[in-house]
Amino acid sequence: TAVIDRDRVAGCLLGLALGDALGAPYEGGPIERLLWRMIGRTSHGEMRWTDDTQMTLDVTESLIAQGQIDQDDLARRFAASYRWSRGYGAGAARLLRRIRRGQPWRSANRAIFANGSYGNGAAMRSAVVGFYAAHQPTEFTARVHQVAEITHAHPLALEGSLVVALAASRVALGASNEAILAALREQVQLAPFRARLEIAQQWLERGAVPSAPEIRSALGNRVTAAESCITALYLALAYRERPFLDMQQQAIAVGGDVDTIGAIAGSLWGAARGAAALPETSLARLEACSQIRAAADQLHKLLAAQYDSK
Ligand code: R7I
Ligand code: MG
Ligand code: MG
Ligand code: MG
Repeated sequence: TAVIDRDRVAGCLLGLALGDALGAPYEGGPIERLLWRMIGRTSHGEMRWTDDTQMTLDVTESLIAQGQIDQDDLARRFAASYRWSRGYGAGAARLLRRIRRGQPWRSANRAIFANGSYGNGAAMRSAVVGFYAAHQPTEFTARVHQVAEITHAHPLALEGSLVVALAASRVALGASNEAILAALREQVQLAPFRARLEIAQQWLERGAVPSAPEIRSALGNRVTAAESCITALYLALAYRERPFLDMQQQAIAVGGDVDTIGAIAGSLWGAARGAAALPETSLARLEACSQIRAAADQLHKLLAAQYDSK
């Protein structure tokens, strides 16, 4: 193995932000869409991204500042970054406000959902954790779960975060789709994920991409981890050698939680192909593009230093 390329780290973060920003106008019902038409652009006319990108930046910046996973620092950053206008999940919004008021994350996250949230809000920020833990095979799952459990302690949410982190780490190191699926089959335990993984594998072996309604009904398009993570994984692997915007168009057609499915698929596509392969005209209209690039470069430096010291 080697250290993950700088361009692939940037591709992952920028692909995520682009999938998020391009998908956000299509998320939710008529009221949410109308709202996003009003607040979905910056004062410079750029496309705004949502909680998916914000939390990924929070994780990235925490790793850079601490040089390791520090759960209390992560919780503080998640809470400090919370804005209603970023479209957080309803439970996540309540949880982050509790943490901001000073409640410890370990108790706050059980006060909202007794077993922890099974939303996809941990999976959507897990690709960068996969990069961080890429060369720690025995601790990989524990590391990924540490970042996820702060807000998403439910086993289904933890499993979704593992799917995304593992796929991101493998695809960024150039693994084939077959090798990525084999790694996932080995690590992924829970039935709702295993069943969908099997369908995705059959579709990838067959080659042709099914219609959006077929993808939606077989793999899911909702805000739960179990009904979105394999959908995003499938799109990223199916469109790996095709244009980013073709994948994004299919994510929009699948519908439902488009920003998050687009974000996860975008992060995996970007990790596979690198930032240079992302559509330039879209990147030029993306909120805080240079801040994201800078964070990616610093994360890459951390990964390189970590790799050299091994
Ligand atoms: O998972 P989370 O951060 O939401 C992420 C989604 C993404 O689409 C983002 O783009 C953003 O739009 O929201 O937020 P949570 O509130 O933790 O979970 C999402 C939703 O899943 C919750 O609001 C609930 O509707 C549902 N949910 C649960 N319902 C019942 N019991 C999650 N966990 C439970 C549960 O235990
Ligand atoms: Mg979002
Ligand atoms: Mg939402
Ligand atoms: Mg979403």
